[in-house]
Amino acid sequence: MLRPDATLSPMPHPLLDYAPEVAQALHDAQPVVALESTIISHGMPYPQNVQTAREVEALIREAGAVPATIAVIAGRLKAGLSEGELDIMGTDKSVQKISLRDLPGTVAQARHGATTVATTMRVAALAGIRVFATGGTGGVHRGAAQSFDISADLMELARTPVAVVSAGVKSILDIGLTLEYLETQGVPVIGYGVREFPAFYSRESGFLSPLMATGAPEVARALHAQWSLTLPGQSGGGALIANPIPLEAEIARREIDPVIEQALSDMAALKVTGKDTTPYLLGRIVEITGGRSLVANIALVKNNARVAAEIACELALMGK
Ligand code: PSU
Ligand code: MN
Repeated sequence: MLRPDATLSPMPHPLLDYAPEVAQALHDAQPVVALESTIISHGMPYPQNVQTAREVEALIREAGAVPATIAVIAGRLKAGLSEGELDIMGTDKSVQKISLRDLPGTVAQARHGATTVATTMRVAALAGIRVFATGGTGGVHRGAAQSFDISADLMELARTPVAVVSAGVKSILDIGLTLEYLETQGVPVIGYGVREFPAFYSRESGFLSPLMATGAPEVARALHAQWSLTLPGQSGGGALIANPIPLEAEIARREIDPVIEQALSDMAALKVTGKDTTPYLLGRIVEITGGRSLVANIALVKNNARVAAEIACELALMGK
């Protein structure tokens, strides 16, 4: 069973490679923050994707933690990427978006894969990393009653002990049903400094987070309590830290909602379904907003990275 403290010694795993600084930090019980790679390969266009990934890593270092970007390279799980590996994620068109069901095949066939939130959580947990920063998480898609399209991110939040810092979920999803699903699965959702659950581009969603924390120490205490309450044989599960986009970067709901409606109807006309929906919608929203949504996306990812580093630092202090 995983210990409730923040960092664990790097756990050797036959399929997993650690970047040297990540292995060192875990060995020394120093704070580490995992980052996903789908956001690089399928969430943003080149070159902003690679540039943002590097800037996010730098921000985490400035905040006193070590970044560990997670990906699959030639079938090897990676906790921490070299410069060249990060470039592969940002430019190589053969890199597929891999959710959890795709991970074994990607490993077995020695392919490259960009990890979603669900897959990043799994690899982070295998690597002994407890805190993960992303942009937005997947959720229950609109129309899920017909399509059954519910992101594997939600199931992984239920079963894998990693805290995910995100700017909430976009209203391309059904936010109310996403929160219901998280409640059913027993996943704590903690509003970071705000009570209202954020909607990615906007700080407002019309829904409340069930719990609010005013800062990183409070989040760390909640996580510590959660993981201390784990029964033998269980993992303790994940948590969603809902951190709103900074005010100055926000796109108000009344502005972004019609854009999202437009993107959804364009998607329906093109019959895009399944795992291609989120990348299609993100790209279309960037087009319709003339790049403004990309600026917002970059700002919120950086903000999440900073908060995740602070939480990782607090957890590391508590673990000592
Ligand atoms: N939301 C974003 N950017 C992203 C994603 C979501 O704003 O890049 C990605 C994340 O990797 C997330 C995934 O885990 O999409 C969810 O995809 P799906 O709904 O197919 O599970
Ligand atoms: Mn899906």
